[in-house]
Amino acid sequence: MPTPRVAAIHDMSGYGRCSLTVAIPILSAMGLQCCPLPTAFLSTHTGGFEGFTFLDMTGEMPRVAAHWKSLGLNFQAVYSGFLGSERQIGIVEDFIREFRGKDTVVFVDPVMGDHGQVYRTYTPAMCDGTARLAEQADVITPNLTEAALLLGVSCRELPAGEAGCREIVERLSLGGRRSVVLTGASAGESLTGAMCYDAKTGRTEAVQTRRVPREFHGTGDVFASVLTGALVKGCTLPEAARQAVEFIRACAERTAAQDLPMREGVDFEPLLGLLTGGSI
Ligand code: PXL
Repeated sequence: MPTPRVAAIHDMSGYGRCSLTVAIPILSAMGLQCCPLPTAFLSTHTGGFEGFTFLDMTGEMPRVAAHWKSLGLNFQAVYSGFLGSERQIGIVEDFIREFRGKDTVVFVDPVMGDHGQVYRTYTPAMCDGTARLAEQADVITPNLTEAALLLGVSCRELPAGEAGCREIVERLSLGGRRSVVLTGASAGESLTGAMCYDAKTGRTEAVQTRRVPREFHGTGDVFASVLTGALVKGCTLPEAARQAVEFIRACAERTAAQDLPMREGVDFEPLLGLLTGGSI
């Protein structure tokens, strides 16, 4: 089987482990060719660092897309995340329209915020645009903060508990047309994981593991990258969510044991072997 190709549309933050610095190694370790289309280059991510640089790549993106088109490239998946400007939303929509083939899976991670807070560079117009972009997706991976933004309610107004998470993913499924994997969804004390609505089967399922009682930056990006890789490789949605949930748990346990500051992200690199599934 030819190596599947994924167009990964995210920022590149030089330090702090998120976006392309996790998507590229994870997708590569899983045996996929990751083709990065950077939305911005930052010295660090925006969560917990002061004075970060931010180079907006908006103008470059359509030029990259046009060159890829002229080469006749096609992608088994388009996977978007953190965007650098409002104009990029239309550019990613155009990219999806241009490159969506009959077997292409479109993943939109509707990156906008976490822990009840919108990220510093995300304006209200960008949040509205992200919701519009997410309507083009086959699969979305919001956290609870992003689910509230997509539903147009405050975090406090979200329905609570496992039954609440089921209701959230079903409400976000656009009448069953799109799969939704809600991250940070707990179905009980000492548990965490994902709640999945699978548009292929119409089923909603909780995928849970034991909770590591700490917060880490960038876990959403690690989660969405493993999920994307596993789905492109042919896993079902609950199988892919299981792989992502257990990989995050292993990373969180390793990172907590070292007591790294939250802004360092999860120490995933030594665990990439868990995703390769092969030997020479
Ligand atoms: O993990 C989401 C993310 C991605 N990219 C940048 C960020 C964040 C969250 O803070 O700052 C640059």
